[in-house]
Amino acid sequence: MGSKPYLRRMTIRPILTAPDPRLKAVSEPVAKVDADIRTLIDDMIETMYGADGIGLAAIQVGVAKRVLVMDIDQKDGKKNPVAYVNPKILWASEELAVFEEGCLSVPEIWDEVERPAKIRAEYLDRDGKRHEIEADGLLATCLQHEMDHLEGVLFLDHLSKLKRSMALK
Ligand code: GNR
Ligand code: NI
Repeated sequence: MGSKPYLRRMTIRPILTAPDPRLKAVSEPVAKVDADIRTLIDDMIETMYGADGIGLAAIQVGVAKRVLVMDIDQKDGKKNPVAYVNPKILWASEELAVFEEGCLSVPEIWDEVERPAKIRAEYLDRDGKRHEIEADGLLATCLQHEMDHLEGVLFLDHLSKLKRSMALK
């Protein structure tokens, strides 16, 4: 049920880490972008900044809803948080790109992951308004990393068995 509609501070929520089984859940679509979802979004943004991340999926704070937040250009201390509700990939390029990825739910492990270099995606924003975007570079990588979380997939799952076992050592 709703929290107080005013005078509420954003709250940093604990981030789940692997092998917590909740990280494998498939998240549910959001039926309506209401006050409770906006509260979740605000807390996720605070949690992401508090952990020095550039993205966060709701399941990482234990909420199995299709909600992401990202801020991929935090330069000069200027914040530009964006919320993505019910994001969906509409098209992905055949061309692939390799990025060094990390995950707040897999602390201290970084490894190269190959993904489509460009994607087109749709999502609802914090006000429930629909957007369609084309993304490449870090935005495309991060969006795909976050959307994987909605399916219960971690970047480790993209590594070869050998690399994964070496990374987990
Ligand atoms: O903070 C994060 N950095 C990052 C770097 C490269 C590729 C993906 C990411 S996402 C990660 C935060 C996180 O775990 N989001 O789910
Ligand atoms: Ni992650």
